[in-house]
Amino acid sequence: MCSPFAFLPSELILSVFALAATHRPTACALSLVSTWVHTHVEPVLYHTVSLPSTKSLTAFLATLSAKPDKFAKERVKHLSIMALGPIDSIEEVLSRCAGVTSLACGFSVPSYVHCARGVSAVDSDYASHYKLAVSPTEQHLLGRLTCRDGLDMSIISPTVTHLRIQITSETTPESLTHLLDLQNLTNLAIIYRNDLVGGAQHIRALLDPVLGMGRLKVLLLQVAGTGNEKHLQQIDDWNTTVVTNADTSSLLNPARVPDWRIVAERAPRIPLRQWQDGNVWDNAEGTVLEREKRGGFVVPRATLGTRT
Ligand SMILES: *[C@@H]1O[C@H](CO)[C@@H](O)[C@H](O)[C@H]1NC(C)=O
Ligand SMILES: CC(=O)N[C@H]1CO[C@H](CO)[C@@H](O)[C@@H]1O
Repeated sequence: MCSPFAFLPSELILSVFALAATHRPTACALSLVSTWVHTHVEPVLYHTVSLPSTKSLTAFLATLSAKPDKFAKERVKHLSIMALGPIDSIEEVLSRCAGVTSLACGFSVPSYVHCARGVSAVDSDYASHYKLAVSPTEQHLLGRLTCRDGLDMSIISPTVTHLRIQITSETTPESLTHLLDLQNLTNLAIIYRNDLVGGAQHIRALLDPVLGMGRLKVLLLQVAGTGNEKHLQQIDDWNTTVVTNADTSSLLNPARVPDWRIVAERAPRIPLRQWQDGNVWDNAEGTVLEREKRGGFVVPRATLGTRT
């Protein structure tokens, strides 16, 4: 019996493979079928690269060394580096994958910043302090070590539009004001543990300068840990109180100004998986859009979170 594939034109077979290869395990299996199939499935395999360990980091570099220089630059679009080191190898992967548009990092930012080449601390311009070799538009700082000592802007690309960071007990309001330097930031997500960071009012005070950015469209709070019901409810209240123009007292108190861009949800169990699935923003964007459609909010954006 002959395979039905034998009667199909090769373009059609290729599109079947390309579609099947969007499912990663299938892509890996397909790439083993034949050299011909491998050649056509490979680009899809390299679109999203996850390096969870030192072993995978080293193996990936070895694979790249057998390919033309432009291969990684053109193919790798989504990259996650959760491996903690060696820092040199992380730098090398980043400089080879210069075309990355979405980057998730889990390595130690202080170690990276310490080791990164070309440190020019004299220039006060934020963009000139940026230390990664890539300019993604989406960046996620995940893993315990990325934000442990607070927010370090020197590994956040000035080009980001979508950013996810963590806040910890070390995060200062001062450090968060640096987010204002990100000219094109529209989507900001923050992961934190409510029990470690303090109450809702504290969070709101930390975020007020950030909310003052007129261009911010979505602020997603992903709350981790257990027993968060009350905290989530309090955040909820930030968008349910509709302020009328007569109610000026609440405008003077930023903590009471409702803001429909704030969406709270439970932190995903595995934030990296959410990044891989590409659905970090779906729920929050939908919620904000829904609120805007309902139009129940009378506070003009310009009034919100004016920096004091
Ligand atoms: C911000 O976006 C504009 C328009 O897309 C672009 O021209 C500009 O280079 C971006 N700025 C940065 C710092 O990426
Ligand atoms: C009126 C309104 O949109 N309230 C929302 C406030 O935010 C919470 C959490 O995202 C939503 O569940 C509420 O519907």
